[in-house]
Amino acid sequence: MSDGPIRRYDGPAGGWDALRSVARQLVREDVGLGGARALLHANQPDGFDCPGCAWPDRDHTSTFEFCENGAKAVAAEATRHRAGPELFARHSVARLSEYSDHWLESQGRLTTPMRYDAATGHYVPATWDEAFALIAGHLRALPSPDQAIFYTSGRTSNEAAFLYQLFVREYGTNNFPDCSNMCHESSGTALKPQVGVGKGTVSLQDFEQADCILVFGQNPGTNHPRMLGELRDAARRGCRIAAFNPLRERGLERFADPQDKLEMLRGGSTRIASDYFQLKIGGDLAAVKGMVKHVLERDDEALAQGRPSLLDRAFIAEHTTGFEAFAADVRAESWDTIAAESGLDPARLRQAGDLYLQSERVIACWGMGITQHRHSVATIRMIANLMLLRGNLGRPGAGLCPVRGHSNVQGDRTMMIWERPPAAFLDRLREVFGFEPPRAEGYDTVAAIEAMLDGRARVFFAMGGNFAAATPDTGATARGLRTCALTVHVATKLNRSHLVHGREALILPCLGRTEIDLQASGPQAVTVEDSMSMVHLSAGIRPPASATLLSEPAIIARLAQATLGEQSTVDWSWLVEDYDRIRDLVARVFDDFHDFNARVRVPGGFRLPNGARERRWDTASGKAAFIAAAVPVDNPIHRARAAGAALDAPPVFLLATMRSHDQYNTTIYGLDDRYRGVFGERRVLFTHADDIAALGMQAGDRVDLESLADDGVRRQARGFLLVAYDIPRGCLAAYYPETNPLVPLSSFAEGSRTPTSKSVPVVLAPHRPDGAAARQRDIPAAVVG
Ligand SMILES: Nc1nc2c(c(=O)[nH]1)N[C@H]1C(S)=C(S)[C@@H](COP(=O)(O)OP(=O)(O)OC[C@H]3O[C@@H](n4cnc5c(=O)[nH]c(N)nc54)[C@H](O)[C@@H]3O)O[C@H]1N2
Ligand SMILES: Nc1nc2c(c(=O)[nH]1)N[C@H]1C(S)=C(S)[C@@H](COP(=O)(O)OP(=O)(O)OC[C@H]3O[C@@H](n4cnc5c(=O)[nH]c(N)nc54)[C@H](O)[C@@H]3O)O[C@H]1N2
Ligand SMILES: [Mo]
Repeated sequence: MSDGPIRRYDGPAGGWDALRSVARQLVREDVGLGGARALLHANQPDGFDCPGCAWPDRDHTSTFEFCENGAKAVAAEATRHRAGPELFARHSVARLSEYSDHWLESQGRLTTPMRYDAATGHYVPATWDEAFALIAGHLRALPSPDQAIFYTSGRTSNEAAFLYQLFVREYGTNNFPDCSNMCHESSGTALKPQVGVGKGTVSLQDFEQADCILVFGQNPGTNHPRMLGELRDAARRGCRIAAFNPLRERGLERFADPQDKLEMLRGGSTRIASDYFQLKIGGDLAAVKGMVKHVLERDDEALAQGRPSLLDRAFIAEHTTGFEAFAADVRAESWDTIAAESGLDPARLRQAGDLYLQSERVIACWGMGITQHRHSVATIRMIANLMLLRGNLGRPGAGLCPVRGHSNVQGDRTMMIWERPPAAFLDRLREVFGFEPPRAEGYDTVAAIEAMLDGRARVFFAMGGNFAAATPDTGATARGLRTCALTVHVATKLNRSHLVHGREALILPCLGRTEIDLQASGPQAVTVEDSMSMVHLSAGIRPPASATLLSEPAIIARLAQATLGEQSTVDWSWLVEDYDRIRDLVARVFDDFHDFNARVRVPGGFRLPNGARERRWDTASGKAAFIAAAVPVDNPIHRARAAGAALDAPPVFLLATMRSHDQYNTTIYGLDDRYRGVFGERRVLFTHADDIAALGMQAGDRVDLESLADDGVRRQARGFLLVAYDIPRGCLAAYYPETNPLVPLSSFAEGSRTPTSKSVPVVLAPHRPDGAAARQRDIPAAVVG
């Protein structure tokens, strides 16, 4: 096809198209010269941390590192467009709700605190004092602090996160749902009891030494473009890179590095993945267990023939528990089940197992394709089991690499934005601050929505993010938010969540990462932690988008003063005069942050200790654990298919919801998904050509989707364009957040409670434009489409 939204894309990832795409975006956002110059300060020693992703920077970086999607994230903040009071005077909330998410964000930076006025249905300007008084009034009036919810998105700095959790705990609740609950919660839940740390164990130097990198369920070409540079260098020196992904992703296949002048001039590119395993959605647990099974079988052969073991027996004996029981469980799993559930035949899985066996230093990376399933925790543990077999943990060139999303999502958790804080931490808070912190577990994201729905929660406060669009079950979330007495959003830009509001509502505009944060003692820097536990400084360099903006720490301090008043044991205004004072407190609460101010000023910052990296295991047994898991054969998809087969009903597909190239989570930069060949359209459904034919339809037809959930609730998303794609049969993929109305609130990962956004059972029907839209009146118009 040459016309229309679907065109074949034959270029590599990166390359000239990446540069062109950024140039267009800089014009669209009208960043001006100042904004363009800001790009040069991203991830520089004297600049700000890129607000894009959490992939780390090369040490002592001194040259500008180009990243297409980092540049777009900076441009989004540096835009000269403004969503000021005039916008809200012109449009009522009802009117604004009719616009797309793309349009809302493209109105530009928020400039003034805005309060919802029920009499006119408009947001009207408010002073900061009025805003804090309104929130404090609500919070103080609640019968219990547990009726308030405090959400966090992952851009919040360590300083802001520390103050935020301090205020909320002094106020009296642990209700801290965060974006992590929907993201890498499964990784932390899986790894903490298994290897003693809930985060990754590798550094960039390990990427230089690995001879095999496994990439599970992650699309670095789009979501972590700077990681492609590492993969490219690795590929060039002969490291084998194996991708496990149901979709053929261009960024995993070929990359032209815009940093590389020769490659760019010659129009060349580098092959990334040496091996591509196109497994079924949700098939990773089975696939990795198959690899383990092969490794054990080969080891048995070696031993039988009197050759040395292929396993690192010394490591297993000294550093691990549970090997025998684990091995017995793997031996008992049938190849038939493994093949059926992974969608790969045993011969392919044996190749993957051989690749692992042939490599001395292996890194395993994973992203959302692994963490957002019912059995995600078990899958991640199986990946770690595989690595333990040959001691691929805690030595150079080897280890675990959950690739984190938001630029400070890992730091926010380190600062204890967490609904389940450990007792030792709470004891320390009491010791340092002299108040009694709440001990009861708080709400995570799913629990927060449930609490709003049934009236247990009355106030919803969000530090960034886009709760209404990012969470599962869009209709249910909207109903929940609308039952609140007050909803408050600290934000840089207008988004859907501001329009799906409580009886009273506020939008509080804050400084972005790229902007100068001036406090009483002068300009301030904040700190962030990247995906590899490096903590470093970030200082904005641009004048604020509006003189009225406050920094996130200042907003929290003033809210705390308004709410807690004289009762507080913390001197809030003194703290925000100089963020060094906040960091001194962080150092007193967290031992790993000793001498914080001094150490973070060393260029490049410092690395937080990581026991597993040094083969010290902070687990119950003091060792790393092999943990067995059965390949699941009774997930919602199995049940939905079995029920459908009995009724001779239409086929049930498994849908993964994911990111296009032109979005940052719920922020839509543009309507193209270049590498997947989609242009000017977001309501697309990637489907195997034979499945389209079997449905009696054609590529280009529009379909409606209905998800099948155990709770029996009907959830629909309508008007998606069928696109023939290289994806296994029975599997579908489409973009988030358009598909979030389909993700059931009641379906989440065992153990981590992460919504199962990557495995939604759905059926398709030809699109009916008139359709039952009335049934979905709770879902904002723009999401229904
Ligand atoms: N430009 C840009 N950068 C971003 C973001 C963004 O939206 N835009 N978001 C940030 C955030 S918060 C995060 S968490 C990360 C997300 O980064 P990723 O983890 O890459 O996120 P997704 O695009 O949701 O999905 C990743 C991949 O999972 C695959 N997949 C789907 N189901 C399965 C499965 O069952 N098994 C396997 N093996 N693969 C599967 C999809 O085909 C896709 O390639 O990126 C961060 N960086
Ligand atoms: N179906 C489905 N759902 C998903 C996912 C999926 O793959 N599929 N992925 C999940 C994942 S991994 C994540 S992390 C979540 C993301 O969930 P969120 O973190 O809640 O969503 P974002 O879209 O990143 O939030 C964007 C908003 O943040 C605000 N913002 C930007 N910068 C700043 C800042 O510096 N300060 C403040 N205060 N606000 C700022 C802007 O107003 C912007 O509109 O979504 C999850 N939801
Ligand atoms: Mo994320």
